[in-house]
Formats: sequence, C-alpha cells, structure tokens
Amino acid sequence: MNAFEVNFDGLVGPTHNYGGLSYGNVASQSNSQVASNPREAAKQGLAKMKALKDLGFQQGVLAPQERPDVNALRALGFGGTDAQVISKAAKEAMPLLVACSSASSMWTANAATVSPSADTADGKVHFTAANLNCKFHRSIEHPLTSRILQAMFANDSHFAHHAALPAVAQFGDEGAANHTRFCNGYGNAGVEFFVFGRSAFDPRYPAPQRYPARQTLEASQAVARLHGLNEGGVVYAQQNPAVIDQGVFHNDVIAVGNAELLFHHEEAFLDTDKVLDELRNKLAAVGGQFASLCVPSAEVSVQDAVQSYLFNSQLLSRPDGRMLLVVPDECRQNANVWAYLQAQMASNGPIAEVKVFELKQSMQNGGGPACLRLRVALNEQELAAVNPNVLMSDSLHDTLVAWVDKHYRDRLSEADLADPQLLVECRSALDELTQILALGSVYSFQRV
Ligand code: SUG
Repeated sequence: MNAFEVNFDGLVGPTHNYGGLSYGNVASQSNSQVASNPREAAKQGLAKMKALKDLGFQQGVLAPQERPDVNALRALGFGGTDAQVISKAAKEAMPLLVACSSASSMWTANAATVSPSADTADGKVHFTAANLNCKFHRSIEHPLTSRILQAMFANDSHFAHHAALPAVAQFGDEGAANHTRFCNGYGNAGVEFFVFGRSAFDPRYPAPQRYPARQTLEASQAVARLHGLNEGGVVYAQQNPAVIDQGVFHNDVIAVGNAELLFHHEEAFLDTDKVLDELRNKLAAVGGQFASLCVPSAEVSVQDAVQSYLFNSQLLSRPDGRMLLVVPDECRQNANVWAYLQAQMASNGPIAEVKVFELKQSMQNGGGPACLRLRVALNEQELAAVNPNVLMSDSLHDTLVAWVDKHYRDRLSEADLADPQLLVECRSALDELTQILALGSVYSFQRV
C-alpha cells in the first residue's frame, strides 16, 4: 500500500503579534513590541502550503485557536462580560492579556507528537497533544489542539488520540519539534528519535545553565509508552545543553530528519557517535540504511544556525529519491549558510535542491518552515479517513486567501490587543472557518 508524509501547516491566527513571550527563543525576545502584520503572516504560510502542494507533496491545514483566550483570563480572576474581561486585563495585567492573545498555535510542530501506524502496537496512528507547559501562552493551547486534531482525524479504527501529559515541568513536552522518524518508506516500520533537553527525575543528566530545557526525557518516554512503540523502534538522545544556552530552544532548530537521513549540526547532541550508532543499528534492523549529514561548526556556527534557521527546514523526499530542502529566506541572507547550501547542491550529496520561502512574519517570533508544520505519515487507507476539508487544494487555498483578506488586520501592536473588538473579529473569522474546514463545534467550549 502506498504511504505518504502529509504536512499539516498551522494557519496563522488573526491575533499574530510579537509579545516577547518566549525566554530562550532569541527571535521572540528581540522582536518584542514590533508591530505585526497578521494578514501577511497568514498569506506567507498559505503560499508555502500551496507551493508544496503544487510540487506534488501531500499538504493539509490545521486551524488556529480563538484568541484572546477569555476563558484563560477568567481562570486568572478577570470577570464580567468578555469585553470587560479584556479591558480589565489590559488595565491591570497587560502581560497576561498579551500571553492570552498569542497566535502561537500556528507552530504546529509543537501541537502533538505523532507515531505512524507501522510503528505502534495496535496498528493505529497515535497522537499525543503537547502540554507546552514551559510557557504560559503555549500551555493553554492543548485542550483545543486536541479537539481540532480529533475533528481532523476522526476515525477510531485508524486514529488514537491521547490527552496532553500532566501539566508540570517534569513532564514538559513540546511535541514533534523534538521528535523525528527514520524509515525506508513511510508505510514501513521505522525508528522514532526523541530528543530531550534534560531529565526531571535523574540528576546525573546535565542541564543548560541559562535558558530552559523545555522537553524532559520522562515526557518523551511517556509518549513512546502511550503510543505503544517497541524498544527496538525508539532512540533517545540528549540535546547538547550548550546549544540550548545559545538559543536552540527546540531540537528542530539544530537538526531535521527524513526517511534515512539525519541533517544536523555538529554540536546538536551529547554523545553524538553513540546516538548515530544506535540510529544506524536500529534502522538496519528494520531494513533501512541510516545516513548522517553533519554540518561542521567551522562552516556554520551555532549562531549562524539560530539566526538563519538552516535546520528548521523541511527535508522532503522527491520522487527520484533525492531530497528537497525548504528553507526560510534568512538562509539566503547568511553568507556562511548560503555558501554551505550551494556547496551541498553542487556536491551530488543527498540534498539535491533548495527552495527558499519568505516567512518573515513567523520567523520574527522564532518559527521557521519546520515549526509551521506537523508531519503525519499515513497510508492510503488512513489518508482516505482524514477529514477531506482540511487537505490543501487549489480551491481551498483560494478560499482561505479570500477569508484572510476579509477578516485579518494588516497591523497589530500591543495597544491593539486591548481592543475587545479583536475577539469579535476573531470569532466571526473562526465561525466561517469552521464551515470551510468542517470542524464541527470545536470552538464552542471556549465561549461560555
Ligand atoms: O514556542 N514562539 C514559539 C516558536 C515555536 C517554534 N517552534 C518550533 N521550533 N518547532 C515558541 O517559542 C513567540 C511568541 C511571542 O513572543 O509573541 C513564540 O511563542
């Protein structure tokens, strides 16, 4: 049976703004308070989805969340009508209103961890929503994320959904941003690679000194257990704490994998040789031939990687077996990174082609091409069971562009978040989107 990797990109929500909310994410911190353009952000994302669909890749879309999240504000003690909740929060606790207004669910690599049916004990595709509990503005995403995923993958005989792990830092889970999968065919059993930043229960593991390690070993292990993965099909690796301290807040800022290839920076992991050997041996056991493409610090520094998002790229298999790398425009602007990519393309190595996308609106918050997509490997039968309205087509693309033009502002500053009208605009946009994507009543629980 044919099998595919389907990329589900986050549709940027109408409140996209630069709140400076993510300590440890250099771009988020340095663009705090810059005015955003939600309309342009959403269109940049849609242009990438359309381009990849036109190239023959399977592409889907994941709906945004309702923001500001008045329920989250109510839980923090702000009362009255929705408009009063927003006004009081703006007056008394602006940072909380900013956090509850973030459109951060656009980075769907953090929505969940997904294990394809070929890897799981019960032969279903498993989803665990990420608790994202390192940052308050992200920790409020998972209840709605779960509902949206269930409305997209709504067939119990193919799809199993798990709630987020316990909402404590010891089980900090950032989803697929710290997970990649190796295989010699998307429908074949593979090796799932979980990268963690620290251990919460075992003090022998080192930890970063400056910035938080968002993902724990224990969270990754819990996800692997929930998904029914077998030991032979799992490899755990620790992120190098020194790179976290330089702004690598997720592993997908320093490494990306696809099929049998891991593209990574020399300094990405601890015990690199041991990790690569384990990946090689475990992939060989399921008939695959592991390869590592390691970028030396002498050619591209960690700082270059953080600034350009070279590794926050999409590594996609072309029909001829070689790979396409989808990178943000920032890679072209970094001389070392661009020279490296030119040399790769000239070398007859695994990366045959590089495509550059303008994603500046998302990049200024630390979200590149890989952050914007959740990968779901599906066989033909499973793909047929996905809600067809969320799969990209020319007409869905055009409908969504028109929808964005109708509902989104082209400028949003912090002061604008205090305007209760923004919630009214967001709700009417989402009511229409619910119809377009056939999402049922996913948003209703937030409107009490
Ligand atoms: O969690 N930025 C996101 C970026 C997520 C990127 N995802 C992956 N690497 N997969 C984060 O730090 C910034 C929001 C603000 O500052 O307004 C933010 O949440």
